[in-house]
Amino acid sequence: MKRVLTIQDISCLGKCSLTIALPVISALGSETVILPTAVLSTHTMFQNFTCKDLSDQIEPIGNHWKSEGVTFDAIYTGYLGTIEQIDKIRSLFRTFRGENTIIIVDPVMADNGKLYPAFDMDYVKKNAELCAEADIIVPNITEAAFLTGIEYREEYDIGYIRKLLSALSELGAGITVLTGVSLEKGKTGVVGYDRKTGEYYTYQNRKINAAFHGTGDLFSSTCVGEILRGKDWRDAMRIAADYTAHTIEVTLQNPKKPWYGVDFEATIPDLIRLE
Ligand code: PXL
Repeated sequence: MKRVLTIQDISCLGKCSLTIALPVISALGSETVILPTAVLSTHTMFQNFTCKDLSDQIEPIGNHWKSEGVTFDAIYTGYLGTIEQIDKIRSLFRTFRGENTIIIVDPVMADNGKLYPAFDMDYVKKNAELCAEADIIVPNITEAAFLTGIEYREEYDIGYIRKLLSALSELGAGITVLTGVSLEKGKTGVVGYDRKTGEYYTYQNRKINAAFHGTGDLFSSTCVGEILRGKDWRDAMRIAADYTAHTIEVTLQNPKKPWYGVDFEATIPDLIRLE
């Protein structure tokens, strides 16, 4: 069985980060080792959330694993807390990156043109350094604009997307995938770029007019699970886009849906069957 380490916060209530990564990647058949970077009462879209930073645990936990001889087939990072944490995580990469370990960084920090409440431009710079060490990065357009210094646009064409991809790939990752890219009215999806081959990959599916929190984490976790299952990165992105869209549709049908996240629990059986 493949083993992945995922490093992100635990938002106790909120259906995002580790509370999505752990069930989704496990359901896709990989052992999912977690390293919580902080414990929050909820995600940061709630008011008055509590947050206990766990940065001081990263090193001792890593040292223990090292003494146990643990290895990982992949390391996947999502929402992180602080600049200092990113340095500690880069050092973990160095310790646990084996010849075949795939590093996937989702530089979670912004959406809809704005940084999340906890972050500033110093954090953005540091996140760019983390992206430089990844094999695959999966930013949304807002994160891409912050990471590259290119202006954020709500209306764009493929030229703008390619400009973002080109600047992003200069950060250093082998494969760069931009999420939430809408190239046609009524459609949304991903555009990826493989730096080694110069090849682009575009996948568009239906756009549902609803925004839910945690869908980026659902997308990334599905990609990670599918890649570990042996899927090519392009197939992994396509399946993740389809699964995310399907989950949003199912959530919309629930009259008692919570405002803070999607009903991915209802769609996990469908995920396992997606090809
Ligand atoms: O879904 C991304 C995410 C993860 N973790 C926390 C968040 C967010 C987005 O706001 O607040 C704590």
